[in-house]
Order: sequence, then C-alpha cells, then structure tokens
Amino acid sequence: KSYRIAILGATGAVGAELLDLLASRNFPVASLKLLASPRSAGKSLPFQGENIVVEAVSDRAFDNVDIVLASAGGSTAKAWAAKAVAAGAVVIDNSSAFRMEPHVPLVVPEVNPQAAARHQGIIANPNCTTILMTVAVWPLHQVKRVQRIVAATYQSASGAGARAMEEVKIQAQAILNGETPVAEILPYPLAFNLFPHNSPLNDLGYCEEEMKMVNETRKIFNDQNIRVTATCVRVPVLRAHSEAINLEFETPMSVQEAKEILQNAPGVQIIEDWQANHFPMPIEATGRDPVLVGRIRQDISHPHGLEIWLCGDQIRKGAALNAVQIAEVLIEKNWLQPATSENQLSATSNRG
Ligand code: A2P
Ligand code: 11C
Repeated sequence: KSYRIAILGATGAVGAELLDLLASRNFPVASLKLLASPRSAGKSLPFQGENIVVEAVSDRAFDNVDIVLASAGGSTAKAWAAKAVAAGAVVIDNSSAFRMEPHVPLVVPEVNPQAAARHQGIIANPNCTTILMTVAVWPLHQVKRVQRIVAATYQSASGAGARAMEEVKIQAQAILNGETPVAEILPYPLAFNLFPHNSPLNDLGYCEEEMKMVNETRKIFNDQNIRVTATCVRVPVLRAHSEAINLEFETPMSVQEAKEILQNAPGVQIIEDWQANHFPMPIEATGRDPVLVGRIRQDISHPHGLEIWLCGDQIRKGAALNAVQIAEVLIEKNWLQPATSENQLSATSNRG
C-alpha cells in the first residue's frame, strides 16, 4: 500500500530534506503535492526523476491527501492544519504551534512512538534541540532515572531557515572582503560571531528556545518532575546543532555503563577517539541520520553526574527525518486514523 503525501513548506530547508528522505527511504508515496506560499507557486522541484510543480497552499490543497508533512512555520500551520485534518489528512507538523496542546502527541520515534497512537489528526515534531537531546538521554533515563539536565546548545543557522543559512555565507564573504556584514534575517551578524538564541525572553530571563527544551522534554518523557535548564546559543555553523549536556542521575551511572547503553541505543552513534581528541563535530553530523555522542565522562563535581557532548543534523533528525519516521510509525502500526473520542478507550489499550 502507498500513501498520498503533501509537503507544506516544500521550498524551505526542511522541505528539501523531506523530499530527499521520502526518496532515499523508499517511502511508499502514491502521489506527492508540493505546497508553499504564493511566492513559490509555479516553481518546480525534482522528485524521483520527475519535476513536480509547487502549488500555493489553498482550501482545496489537502483533498485526496493522507499525510501532510508540514514545515512552514507556526502561523502557516495554525492557518492550515485544521483544514487539512477536516479534509481527512493526518498532519505531522514541524512548528511549535501545537506541541504543548494536551491532545497533540509530541513524538520522537526512538523515545515515545506509542504517543502517536492517540493523535486526533495532528502530531507535533519537537524542536530540533529537544529531539537531539532526548534521543541521547532517554536510553540512559530508562536504566537510571535522570533527575536534572543542564544543557548548553551551539545552534546552527539552519534552525532559522534556508534564508538565514544563505545570510551567514554572504556575511562571511563580506567580512573576508573587508566589508561590514549585513544582518536581515538573524538579529546580528552570525559569521565569525555568536549570540544567545534569537527567540523572545520571558520574565525569568529564559528565551523561548530554552523553555522548549524544558517543557517539550517533560512532555516527551511523560515526566513532569524531570528538572531541565538550558542556555541556547546561535553559532556560525550551517546545519548541525551541538549540545553540551550535564546529567544528574538518582544513583551513580558509570561511564562504562552509559557507553554500553548508548552503543545499543536506536538513533545514536558514539564517536570517541580519546587519543586523537576526536569527538562529534557538526561538519561530521551534517547530512547524517544518527545523533553523534561523545566525551562521555564522569562529572567530577558530582558523584551522580555525567557529561556528554552531542551533534546532530538539525534539518535531518532535528526536523525532516523525525517527521518521516513518525509517518513510518503511523503506517507500520496502522495508526493513520485519528483516535476519536469513541475509540479512545480501545485506542489506549490497543494502540498504546
Ligand atoms: P516560500 O518559499 O514560498 O516562502 P524555511 O524555514 O527554510 O525558511 O522555509 C519555510 C517554508 O515555509 C518555505 O517553503 C515557505 O514557502 C513556506 N511558507 C512560508 N510562509 C508561508 C505561507 N504563508 N504559506 C505557505 N507556505 C509558507
Ligand atoms: C533554532 N530550534 O534552531 C530553532 C528553530 O520551534 O521548531 C526551530 C524552532 C521550532 O533556532
């Protein structure tokens, strides 16, 4: 069996990766609609040897579609998701629009695939930094409970979209030419620079990106008690995010035990060559599926503490790959139909 797919935001950085992943993973595509803003209507994008014309999203765009992979920002998702669901599609949305809504599952397939069973038409893809962190921390948390996570992120330009990536390259060239770099998409020049994440700050001084790591992790882990704090920083890297993560366990977790757990964890690859001082780097994570983890070491300041370092492709596992994996779970488990209130009970027992 194959499925009728639409990509909303097909012309963006994540959209391009979605196209690539549908092809490279042999996703069972019966038909493919490419949707974007009216600006892109009429452009065409290649898919499996064919050129597909991009359409402006419209009221009828979701007719005869089974799965919408959406990556067009929060306001576009809010404007169109309900229409897509009403037309009979399941929406897997990459934006932050629906993530914290109680009836919307927030899913990382390596962590909580079962949550997808309870969807009512919309499933949310978590924020990229949260996805990468949860893939690495969940398998450890399963063996010995993590009480507290302290994260610092090093986030690439891709997190702010294709145009931000382009802007960094232009800024770098300007600086090399001895000119003053111009920032239009990002708030400050990023080339040869870094700055705290460009999302709104709350009264406690945390930015939205940091609060996503806190709140989304709790929802994905289904653990409201796990303590999480983060400092998120934008760095002049094109498309892979890095994170330094300090974990405080309930009982001691040895480095050896953590390595054994992570060696067998889905979606994780350990990169550690202590002699060569070679550990995960964003350039080596770029274009790759796994979350690369290394520098697994005892926290010398705490007997129950462990330090890890990770890198992951923000556009792939941080966005497009996670969304395609959610679609694969829905298909494999036969969960495409929404769990309506009538079948919610059986959904919980049969699907959970
Ligand atoms: P477009 O290229 O027509 O602007 P990125 O995150 O890489 O910047 O990509 C954003 C994606 O979301 C693009 O495909 C963009 O289309 C799409 N998009 C942005 N605004 C809208 C909108 N109002 N309606 C539909 N698609 C939109
Ligand atoms: C970044 N994580 O790197 C952000 C971008 O909630 O999906 C994605 C924001 C989100 O800036």
